[in-house]
Amino acid sequence: MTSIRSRSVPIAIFALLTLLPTVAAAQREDREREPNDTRRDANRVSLGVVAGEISSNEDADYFKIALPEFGILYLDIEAEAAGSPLDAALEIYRSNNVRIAAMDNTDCSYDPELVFVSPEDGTFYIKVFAADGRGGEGFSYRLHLATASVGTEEVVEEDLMNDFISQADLWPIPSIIVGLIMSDDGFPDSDFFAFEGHKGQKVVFDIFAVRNEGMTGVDPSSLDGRLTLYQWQDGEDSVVLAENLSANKADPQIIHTFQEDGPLYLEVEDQWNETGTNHYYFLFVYELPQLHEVPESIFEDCV
Ligand SMILES: [Ca+2]
Ligand SMILES: [Ca+2]
Ligand SMILES: [Ca+2]
Ligand SMILES: [Ca+2]
Repeated sequence: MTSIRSRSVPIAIFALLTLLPTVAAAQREDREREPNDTRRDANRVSLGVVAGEISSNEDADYFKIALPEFGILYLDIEAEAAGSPLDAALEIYRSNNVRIAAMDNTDCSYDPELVFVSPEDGTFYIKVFAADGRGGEGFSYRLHLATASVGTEEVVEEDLMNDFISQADLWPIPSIIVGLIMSDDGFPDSDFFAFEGHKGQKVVFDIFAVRNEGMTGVDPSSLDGRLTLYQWQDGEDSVVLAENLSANKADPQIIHTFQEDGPLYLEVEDQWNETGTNHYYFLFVYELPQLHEVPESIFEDCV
C-alpha cells in the first residue's frame, strides 16, 4: 500500500496539469463580432471557446491570439459534431501573412482540429471558413482554443532498421523522435514506428521539417512529408486509419483517437519519394485533452 500511495501524488499532479487546458476552456465563452472577414478586422481571442456562424457563402471569420515562442495552440472546431451543416476549415497565419497551418477534416469528421507550435513570440491569425463554400443561417460552429504540453523534452534518434511495418519498434507516448528520410541504394525510404495507446486516448502525430525554416539556429529540412497511420497485426494486411500529405509544403499532422487499446503504426515518408541528408524531421507524439463531447454516431462506419 505504501508504494501505491507514494506513487499516487505525482500521478495526481500530472493529471491536474493535463486537465488545466480543459478547465480553462470551459470557463470562458465568447461570441464572434462581425465584421471580421479580413485579418485587419480579426477579433482578439484567448483560450476558451468562441461561438460563431459562417452566415453566408462569402463569410470568413478571422480571430487573433498572442502566443509565446514555442507555445502550443490546440484548435478544435465543433460544428458537424453539434449537428451544424457547416463543413468548417481552419487556417493559421503568421503576422507576415505566411500561412503556417491548415486543416479541413480530421479522422471521420468534417470538423477540423489542429495543433501548432508558434515559431515566434507574436500575434497569430486564425481563419474559419466553409471548405465547400456553403454558409448561411444555422451554419454555426464553436471554436475551442487550448494549450497542450508535449510532456517530454528528450529527443531520441530513430532506429535505422525501420523500413517495414514489421520492423517498427514500440515507442512511448509522449515521444520526440528525430529521423532522416535517406537511402544509399536509390530506393525511397520509409520509417515505421509503433505507439501503444489506450481506448479513448487522443494523440497528435506531428512532423516538424519545413516548418523549421525561420527558426533560429536550425537549417530548414527539405522533407515534404507524408504520414500514414495503420492498424496491423503480424501475419495480416495493414488497415489505413488516417493519412496526411500536407498541402503546399506544410508539414503533415494526424490527430487520432484510439478506438481500442493496442499499438498503432505510423509511417513517415517523403510524398515525392525524394531522399537526402537534408530530409530530416522531428516527430512529436503526445496526448491532447478532449475539449468537447463527440457523438458516437459520427464514428459509425468509420475505422
Ligand atoms: Ca461569421
Ligand atoms: Ca465574418
Ligand atoms: Ca471540414
Ligand atoms: Ca527507414
